Amino acid sequence: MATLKETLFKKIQEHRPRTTRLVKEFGDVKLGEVTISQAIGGARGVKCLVTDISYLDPMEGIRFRGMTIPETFAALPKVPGCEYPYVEGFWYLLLTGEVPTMEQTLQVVEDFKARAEVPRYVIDLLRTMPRDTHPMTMFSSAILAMQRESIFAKKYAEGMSKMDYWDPMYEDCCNLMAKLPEIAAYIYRMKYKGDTPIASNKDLDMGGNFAHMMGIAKPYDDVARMYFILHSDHESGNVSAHTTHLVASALSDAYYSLSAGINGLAGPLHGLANQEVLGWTQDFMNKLGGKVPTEEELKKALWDTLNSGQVIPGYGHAVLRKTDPRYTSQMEFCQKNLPDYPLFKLVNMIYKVAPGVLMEHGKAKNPWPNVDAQSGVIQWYYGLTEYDFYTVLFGVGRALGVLANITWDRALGYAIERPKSVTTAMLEEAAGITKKAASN
Ligand code: CMX
Repeated sequence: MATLKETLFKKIQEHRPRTTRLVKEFGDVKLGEVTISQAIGGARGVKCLVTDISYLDPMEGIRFRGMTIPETFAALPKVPGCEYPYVEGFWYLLLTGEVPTMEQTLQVVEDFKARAEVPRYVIDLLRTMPRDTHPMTMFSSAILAMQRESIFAKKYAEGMSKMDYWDPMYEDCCNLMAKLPEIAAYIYRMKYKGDTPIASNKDLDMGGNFAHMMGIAKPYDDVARMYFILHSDHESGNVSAHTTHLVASALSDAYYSLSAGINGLAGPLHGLANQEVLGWTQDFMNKLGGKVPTEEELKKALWDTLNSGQVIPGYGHAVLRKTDPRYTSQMEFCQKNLPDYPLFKLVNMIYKVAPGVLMEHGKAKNPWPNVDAQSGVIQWYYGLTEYDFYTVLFGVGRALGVLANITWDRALGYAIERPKSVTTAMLEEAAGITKKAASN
């Protein structure tokens, strides 16, 4: 049976001529034009990134390698006795575009186990950080600290053909991916659970082992599998994916690149929104003295947030124009596993009220919930109430997507990123507000 790496290499060889042909024969074909509002407004909608790992349709939501979320969950081999698939099988899918067999999946499970040991100096580094350091800072620092392990950096320094870049990049990405769950769980147990780390159990798959190291009983293993897969990839333009890709485009290795991407994920408009949602909900509940709110009370709280100039966390999206299917997928999990949980009921009530409030407010282009609106409820239900840790969970999942992407970036020889900037005066000139200055 071919290994994942062999299968990936075959795919890379098949794909390379497609990219080469596009650039050589069709390089001048236009994909669109850039307007002033796009230049000022975060390049929204500008088509200048290429990825085949996932695609985000504004109305349908994400597809991983062409598959919707339900199709992905149904197609991948499941862990025996569990409802969700192996994360390792999903990694195989993201990298190759092929649904792996159980045998191929288990090969990745074993491969990751062999790569999973976290170097002692990473633990030492984490332990030197003040305990009130945000867990995302710890997570990002741990990843960056391991840069000395980079095989890509070593091989590059020795001298290597561009055609071979993907190989050490793949090795770095697998090494990193295999270690991230243990790093995350270590941070959690050190920071929030009285410094009581739980040793990894080599008999378990990634999701099972993560739940074990977190010290949370079943079915949290399935929660972890679901969570990592749902948060993995959202095409290439979001801040964490784009940052990882951008840094990697300078031939920085996977450690530098992922650490940078994780820093982007830590922004409140991006991944940190999952922490903000729970913070907002808890503040609101506290103000009500813990009683179940009425829709009117909820509406008022949402307006208070908007009127104070803040955003409603967990709502809105730069691309999506409907309820995020990642939200729906988690809602279905809740309906099945915790239908009567008060926090779930409150989140459902927010779902009923917030879109109307946002529409009346009239600013957000998308008044519907995104992935972050629902995710904290599930974590809270299973005892993970330290909500400033939630973005780390997002980060472990997001690594699957961005690391698969930068492996392919290297395989296809994508160029160093260098968009062009203009000055405000040039924009005013283009707009016809001012005349072009006469050249002397
Ligand atoms: N609450 C209040 N105002 C909102 C809003 C929300 N949830 N979503 C958008 N808006 C506002 C924007 O702040 C913007 O206001 P200004 O014109 O004053 O700048 C206006 O509506 C237009 O924004 P938009 O085009 O609809 O949205 P953007 O593409 O600029 O931003 C996002 C997208 C996600 C940053 C924004 O919707 C937001 O801030 N949401 C809340 C934070 C959140 O949930 N982020 C997580 C997203 C998913 C993820 O990456 O994890």
